[in-house]
Amino acid sequence: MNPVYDVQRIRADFPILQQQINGRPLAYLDNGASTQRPQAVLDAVNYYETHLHSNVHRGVHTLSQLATDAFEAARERVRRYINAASTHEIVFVRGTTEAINLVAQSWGRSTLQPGDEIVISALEHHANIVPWQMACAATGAQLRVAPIDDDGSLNFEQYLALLGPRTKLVAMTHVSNVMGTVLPVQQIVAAARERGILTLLDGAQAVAHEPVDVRAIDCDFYAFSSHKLYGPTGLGVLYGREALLQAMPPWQGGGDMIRTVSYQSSTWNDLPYKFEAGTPHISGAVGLAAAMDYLEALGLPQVAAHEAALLAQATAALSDIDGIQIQGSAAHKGGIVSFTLAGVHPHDLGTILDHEGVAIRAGHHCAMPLMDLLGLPATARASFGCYNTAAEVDQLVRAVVRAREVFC
Ligand code: 7TS
Repeated sequence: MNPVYDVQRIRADFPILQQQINGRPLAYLDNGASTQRPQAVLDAVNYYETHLHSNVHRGVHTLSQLATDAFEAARERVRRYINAASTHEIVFVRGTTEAINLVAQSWGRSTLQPGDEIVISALEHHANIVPWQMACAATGAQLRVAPIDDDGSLNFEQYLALLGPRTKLVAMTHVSNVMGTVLPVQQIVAAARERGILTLLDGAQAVAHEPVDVRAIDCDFYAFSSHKLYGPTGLGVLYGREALLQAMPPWQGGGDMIRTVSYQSSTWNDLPYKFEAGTPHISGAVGLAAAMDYLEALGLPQVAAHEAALLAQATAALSDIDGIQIQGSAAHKGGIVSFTLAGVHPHDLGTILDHEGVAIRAGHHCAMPLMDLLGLPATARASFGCYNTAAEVDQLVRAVVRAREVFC
């Protein structure tokens, strides 16, 4: 493990990790579902709520200006975090799910024609499947699915073979929430771009685990959630290339997104406000900015190396247990390990682990088509964050061994 990476000091920043669950020290290994918040995020939100809160973009009074300044400073923080060219390209939404729905409803419905095609991968979360199905149903476009190999990596040749004259968009996950695969996003985007095809990446499982540079990746859209990046729930970000967002119609109407309104018609506000109807999650944006400060101070490459070490440790130790099968062994994986134990339903496994203080996710992980492909109803999944330790991986492995003794 990286000697300069002081995980005990990092853990001390997270009040929620200090407690016992079911009489055991908590091993929180469900970071793929949601991460915990450091004190710096809680403090930033608390300071906002106790000193700055008002509505944004409308009042002439001091608090309204302070709240607007805090909200717009958060937007600039997000821009810098993903290296977008302009804050006009940073749209605050409720989460990854809403970001993808925005593109599907706005760009999709206004652009897609019968027979057009959208290419996704076999690894997608429902959030990157269902919005496209809805857009396809409304427009007559079709969904195409790029297959994966047995190890959970994208079959790149078959992906290329799917790109044709009718392909209008490639929408893929950056990191699989089930198999942990890190997709070769730069190559995926380059291949689409050469053919004049737009790209959307679902970065929900990526942004808190490796540096993300949307200009280096060169994608057209990038979506992620604050709550998987040590920030508050109820907030997410859609990055979109400015010229594209400019050309897209709004998808929700109301306050803030308009310039003028009469009973006959309305005109739209500038970017990014055109896509932010209604009062936004102001304190959430402030918290997300603090989370980005926190993560960058730790160093994203250092966090990535730490999580890679935990993944290697968990993979080796779980593989040694009779009856364990790990789903996903791609060469490039994030800190996510999905597994099954022969003869034990993943939900039962999750319950036993919970009794041992180990929090994991068990289920279909909102990826039912992928589960069908794997021929499994569910898996157990441990997913790592910046504060997890080698001792917690040991605790997980001991609890799995105990479960095997109980059930097998
Ligand atoms: N995309 C991916 C790849 C995800 O992992 C998730 C959430 C989403 C989209 C949706 O994010 P939301 O914040 O809009 O809900 N994934 C999980 C998970 O793996 N377990 O719980 C939520």
